[in-house]
Amino acid sequence: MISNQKDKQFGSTPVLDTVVIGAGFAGLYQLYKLRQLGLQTIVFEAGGDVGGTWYWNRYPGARCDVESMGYSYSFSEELEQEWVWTERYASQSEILKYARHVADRFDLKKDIRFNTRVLKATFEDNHHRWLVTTSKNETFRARFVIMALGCLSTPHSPSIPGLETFEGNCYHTGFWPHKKVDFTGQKVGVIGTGSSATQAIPLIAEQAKHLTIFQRTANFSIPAWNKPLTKEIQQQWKDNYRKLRVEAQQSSSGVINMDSDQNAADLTSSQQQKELERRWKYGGLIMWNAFADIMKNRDSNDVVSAFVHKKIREVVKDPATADLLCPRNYPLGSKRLCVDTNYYETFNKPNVTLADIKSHPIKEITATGIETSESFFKLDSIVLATGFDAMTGPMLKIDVRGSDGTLLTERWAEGPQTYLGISMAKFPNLFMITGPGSPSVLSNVLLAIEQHVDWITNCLQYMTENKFSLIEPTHEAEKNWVHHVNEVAEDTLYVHSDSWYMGANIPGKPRVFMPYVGGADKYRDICKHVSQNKYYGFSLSN
Ligand code: NA7
Repeated sequence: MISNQKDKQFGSTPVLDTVVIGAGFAGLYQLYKLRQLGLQTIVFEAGGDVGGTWYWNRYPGARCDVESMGYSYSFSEELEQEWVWTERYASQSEILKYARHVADRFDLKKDIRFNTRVLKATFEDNHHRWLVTTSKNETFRARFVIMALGCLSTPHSPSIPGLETFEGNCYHTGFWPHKKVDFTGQKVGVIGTGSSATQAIPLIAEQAKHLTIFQRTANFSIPAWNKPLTKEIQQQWKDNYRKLRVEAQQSSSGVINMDSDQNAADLTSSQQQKELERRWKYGGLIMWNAFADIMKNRDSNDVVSAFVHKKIREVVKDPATADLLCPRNYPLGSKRLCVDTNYYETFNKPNVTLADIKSHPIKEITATGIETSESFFKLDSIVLATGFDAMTGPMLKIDVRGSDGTLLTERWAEGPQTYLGISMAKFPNLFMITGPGSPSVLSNVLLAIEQHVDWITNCLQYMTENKFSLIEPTHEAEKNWVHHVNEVAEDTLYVHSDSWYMGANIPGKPRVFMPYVGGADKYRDICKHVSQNKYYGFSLSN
């Protein structure tokens, strides 16, 4: 709803209280909360519908790697009770259906402008307003801008020579067509072996005449053991939701039953194997927390890596292929752990080939296929499962200018600088939901979103009640937070791999560990401490 009241100084530009950018799970919940505060808000969304990540990532097999009963909003008990998840891990289409249900149930769509990308946001020092320009060539003024952009929403296509000359079909997993893609009878090549690829490969292999997987770095993948959710399991969750949500909030990952309080060295070798076997049988990301010190102690991590190598060799029949699929040279979990259904099994199929592009790199893509230093692979379709410009990419895609004309691109030239991953010095009244410097992708993102939205909403309420019109963190608070984020990361094994967490997947991107690895539970307490102490580290003014 646009304010009818046009302040003279603002001419014909519509004036809002708040602009929210993005209508994924973050933007939807933020809109819901801003309405409760009575703030006039418009949400701009580049896609044609709500859902964010789950709107764009429609590739075969796209599925959440957090269990569906926990990967859901907790803010409405009615919503919790009425919604029915059908599988242990929800598919993309079911999660999108859920996002649409939420938008309809809370009548959110009337304040969302779809197919509209925000191109520019400039803070006007004289007006204390943000001037927001969209792809539809419209401008809006708002007191607050809230970035609900998602952490993995800027797909990355590698610059492989000749890619644009390929005459077959080329798809990116993060930007998948809306109409069904049929690979029947085709020779298909998948570039990449991250989470998206490990989910897509088994299903593409079922259709394609031949599938070649171009692997640069092997990834650790754990079976999901996905299955239909029984009524009994759903009811157990629904009867105990309040308690389970609190447990999730008090865990380091935002997921119940993941954390371990035992270091690998506390156990004998057979106890370690028993615990790993238990986690393997349970399936999914639980392997990431197999031991309390798994991300701090390389010996502990090596025990888990060796266990997964053994599992890969048990499944994959050809020893040379199994060997290639065993990740080496980086700690398990320092690149996002994959969760799959039949990934390793797929390499036993006669129509599937693994091409090692670490040893024999891709030289070029021609009109008819991919040429490596060793062979030529004739292809009808190429699937780029090559990931995203994570965390900072979505922010930097917008031309953001703070007070005194400060350019975000310049402020973040050496890596993201934020206070709590929520805000930045020189960018007054601008908030980020799950921004760099917050646990975000290292935790259950839905819980992380709710925590940030609640925090931001409480902050806006505090400002209203105390008649503050401007908020921004001090340089010192920001500097200390960035230092702390780096300090806790340096103390872990996360920094020992070329991961997208480190920005290493994007040529030229600064190598900085972007998410906060200190634990979602501890982070929650820090944020609470800040708000309870009159927004410690922020400068508030009117
Ligand atoms: P990821 O995890 O970033 O995986 C991308 C994959 O693409 C990875 O295997 C990369 O190999 C590979 N890649 C990237 N660029 C190239 C080039 N130029 N040549 C060959 N191979 C390349 O992205 P996903 O979409 O799978 O997953 C992203 C997140 O979404 C995931 O972590 C979940 O949280 C959900 P590399 O490892 O760089 O050698």
